[in-house]
Amino acid sequence: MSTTTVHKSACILCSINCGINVEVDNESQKIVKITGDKDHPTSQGYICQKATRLNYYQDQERLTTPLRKKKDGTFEAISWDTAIQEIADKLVKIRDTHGGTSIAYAGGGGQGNHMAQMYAAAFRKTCGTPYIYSSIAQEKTGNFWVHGKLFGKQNVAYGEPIDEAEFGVVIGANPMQAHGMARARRVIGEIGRDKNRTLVVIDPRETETAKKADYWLQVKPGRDAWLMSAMLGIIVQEGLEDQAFIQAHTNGFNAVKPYFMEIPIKEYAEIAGVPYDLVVEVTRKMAAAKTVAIRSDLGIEMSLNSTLNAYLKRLLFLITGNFNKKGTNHLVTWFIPLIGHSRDLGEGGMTTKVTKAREIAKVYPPNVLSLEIDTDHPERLRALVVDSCNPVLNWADTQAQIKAYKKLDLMVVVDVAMTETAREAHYVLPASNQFEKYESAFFTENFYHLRKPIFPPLEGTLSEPEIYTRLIKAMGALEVDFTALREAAQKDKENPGQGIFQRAFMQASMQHPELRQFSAVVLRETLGKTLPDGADSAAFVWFAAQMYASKYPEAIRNAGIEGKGAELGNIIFDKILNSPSGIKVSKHDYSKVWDLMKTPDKQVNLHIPELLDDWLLKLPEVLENQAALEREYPFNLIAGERRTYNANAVIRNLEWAKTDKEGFLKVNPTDAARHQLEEGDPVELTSPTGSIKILVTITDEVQEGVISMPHGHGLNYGKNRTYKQVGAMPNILTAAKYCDPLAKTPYHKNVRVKLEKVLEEEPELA
Ligand SMILES: Nc1nc2c(c(=O)[nH]1)N[C@H]1C(S)=C(S)[C@@H](COP(=O)(O)OP(=O)(O)OC[C@H]3O[C@@H](n4cnc5c(=O)[nH]c(N)nc54)[C@H](O)[C@@H]3O)O[C@H]1N2
Ligand SMILES: Nc1nc2c(c(=O)[nH]1)N[C@H]1C(S)=C(S)[C@@H](COP(=O)(O)OP(=O)(O)OC[C@H]3O[C@@H](n4cnc5c(=O)[nH]c(N)nc54)[C@H](O)[C@@H]3O)O[C@H]1N2
Ligand code: SF4
Ligand SMILES: [Mo]
Repeated sequence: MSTTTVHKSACILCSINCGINVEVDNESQKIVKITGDKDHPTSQGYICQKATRLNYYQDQERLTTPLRKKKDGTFEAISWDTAIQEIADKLVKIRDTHGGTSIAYAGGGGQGNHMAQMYAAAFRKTCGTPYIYSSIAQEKTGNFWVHGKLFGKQNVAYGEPIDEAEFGVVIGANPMQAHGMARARRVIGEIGRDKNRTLVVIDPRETETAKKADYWLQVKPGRDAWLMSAMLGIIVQEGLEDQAFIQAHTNGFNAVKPYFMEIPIKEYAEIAGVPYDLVVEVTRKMAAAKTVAIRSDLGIEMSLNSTLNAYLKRLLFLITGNFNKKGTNHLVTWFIPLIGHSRDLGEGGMTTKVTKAREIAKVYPPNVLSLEIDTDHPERLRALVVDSCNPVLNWADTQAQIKAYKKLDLMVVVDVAMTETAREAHYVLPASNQFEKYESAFFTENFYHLRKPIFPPLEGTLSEPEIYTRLIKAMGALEVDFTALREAAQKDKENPGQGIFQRAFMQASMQHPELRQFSAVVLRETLGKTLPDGADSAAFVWFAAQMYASKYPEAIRNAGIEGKGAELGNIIFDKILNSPSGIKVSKHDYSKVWDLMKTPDKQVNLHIPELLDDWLLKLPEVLENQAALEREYPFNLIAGERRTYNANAVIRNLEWAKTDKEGFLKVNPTDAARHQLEEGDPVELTSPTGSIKILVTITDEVQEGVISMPHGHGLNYGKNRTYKQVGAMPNILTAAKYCDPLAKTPYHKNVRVKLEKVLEEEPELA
């Protein structure tokens, strides 16, 4: 019998990044078992069914050599040196002819490969482009923009701990399937059973989470803004707001209040499709609760009124005094900031060149990407580098994207697999996967997990830090002599605790300010070479630790990490290197969280006039504008449900799914009867943009007129490069223009379609 070795790592299938033990057969080098890691500070041994089958991520068909597209549209294998030099030369030429802003980057690191981002940032600087199109800008940017107004900066980090609240509200999220919070199923189960706690779920679908709730408000799709306005109306009209909190911590309540004094509550509840009495009962109970936390996700973000929803949700917890104390939504910190702050329009903020979409939190919205390319505008995008992202499948309007990408002078995709997007590229670069390189996980607040590789890199692949470093150098940047810094790193290793490298690094940054934008690369080339076990890519964590230590020393000590001054950063870094299950880097005292506010007076600015005058007051127009579309396309398709066996589109091995391989469309029994549909029948869905075929499953989990299909299906699977599409691609149906007017987040949960039974299967083309 062969022996096995157990490695610690993290699941990469959702943002929670639960700790895992990966047992590998020493002989075959195959993963034989995956279990939850009990030592992981946040997941504490919890994993869901998806992680137990991560071996299918490891065993999927991979890219093993750089590829270049030939004139006839097929790919040829080329060497790394050729690929890097050709791509670098083309980028330099495009940059020098049309400016860096003609180059865009798409990606940002899926659900766990973020190490690359520090290096990608240096690469973008070399290209001279601010344009990073990120999946996060098709969900969370409305929230970030609202945070900028309320809390002073778009990049404040905040948590939604419904597990600690007496009264938890889940709106447009399904943590039982999608998680979005640690140990979701256990926690939701506990709250549901606890007589002293209340769980409210607001969702048009009777989700697994709704089934556990005390109250399920079956809102009509896209009508949350009316429901939340009605709730705010009840609060102010009945005088249920928390005056003491409002006085102590906020500005502008008197300007906001009149808008909600005017809300016709009954009418709004009716528009939302929720019984008036139920809205009143839940709202009064919420206002009376000692602690309230509200958690939301795509159901209100990828929906009508996305940015307004973000504001109304926050007003609900703010005016009831449920903020910045235990059991309520509160500010936290990230060890490494996930996003930045962008100045708004009118303050000199940046936009895209063609559609003038605003930059929010330093990212740009996927919805406008094809419009920025497929145009004759002189400042259009001409080059695109995509990394760990599959826009053709996952971003709005698959066909429009494919058409646009054909216009690019250069398109490069860095991925582990031959994705739908990679097929469109001029060059495809094969990356080592997330179990073959140093990686990190830090989505969770006050937490950092450095993951060591489990396997050597697959032959022919490189890690992203190496790919970007090579590209940067081949573009002629960073021609600097690192000898002094390398020597300092070596001396520091031999004489720890004296700050030798720290001083040398600071001195180098002062002497060569231009180095700052390359700091991850510089650290990898210097300090990185002295780190154990080939951890060179993790060297930038040393810098992050210094920054974090200088900002939050008290919170760090609160988490049990002792140390003073400059030494504290080094201590955190050493702890990170030596904590295979990750560490809690800090713990913020509730009395101190107000310090994390970014407004000058540390008060919340409740009043956002543009959302009130230009949006809340104009809600009736939103309904009117939708009416014609709704008449012609009678079904509301929720295009992108999170299910048991989809994990965005990370696993390209169909065997991993035990159920729902086809990705069924959920249809209500009455609608099914009306269209003479039986279980498993194929239907055609047609939107103003395109049409797809999909198989039906009949369930009263969805109400009449509402249908729901999974996210991440329609992938091309195959062995030995014979690919076949399984399931339907949701974004054939979506379009760039159906999106939030402010943040440009798509209406993927409100896709209007017609449904027709497919009478006869047409013969498949050979
Ligand atoms: N299994 C699995 N888990 C995942 C992922 C995955 O692909 N698979 N993806 C991860 C990612 S990237 C993300 S962003 C999260 C997303 O996590 P969630 O947002 O929690 O998941 P979804 O299923 O997309 O949508 C949430 C809910 O919104 C509801 N909804 C639809 N329309 C409306 C509406 O108009 N109003 C309201 N109130 N609700 C509505 C849907 O019925 C659904 O129950 O999941 C993460 N977790
Ligand atoms: N209609 C509709 N569309 C949606 C959604 C929806 O609900 N409805 N949800 C949206 C949401 S919330 C999100 S977050 C996006 C997600 O969409 P994407 O941002 O495209 O993310 P993933 O599907 O996770 O794709 C990750 C890619 O990374 C690759 N990969 C895996 N490991 C590595 C690695 O180590 N290195 C590199 N370089 N690549 C790697 C995978 O092969 C895959 O191609 O989809 C969005 N699209
Ligand atoms: S909750 Fe998310 S991170 Fe945890 S095991 Fe499931 S998919 Fe993986
Ligand atoms: Mo997402």
